[in-house]
Amino acid sequence: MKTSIITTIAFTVLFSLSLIAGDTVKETEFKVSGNCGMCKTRIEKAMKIPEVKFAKWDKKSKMLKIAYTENAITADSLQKRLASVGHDTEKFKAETSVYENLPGCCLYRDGDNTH
Ligand SMILES: [Cu+2]
Repeated sequence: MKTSIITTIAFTVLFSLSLIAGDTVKETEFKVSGNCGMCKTRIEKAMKIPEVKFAKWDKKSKMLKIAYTENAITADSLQKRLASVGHDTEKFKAETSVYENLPGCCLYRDGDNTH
């Protein structure tokens, strides 16, 4: 009886380890609105979570290149996360109250403010 419990535990541990090792990293890119270097820092900082292996935002193209652990997080929740710090994405819009609190140079919705 005792051995079978130990065997079960051992198998469970091995199974969990193989799941961790088998994490598939998915690469994608999507548009994130923003203007300046501060936006870049804010966007990339919001992506500094264990599930994200790589994140790089391009100021000119507004595209965020990202590599994330597919079975740990979804691209949608990453977009939601960016909207929550004030940056509109393809699927989610930032709350006006959050957006309005961004520094003036970051207010990308104002068409005159692109540099
Ligand atoms: Cu900015």
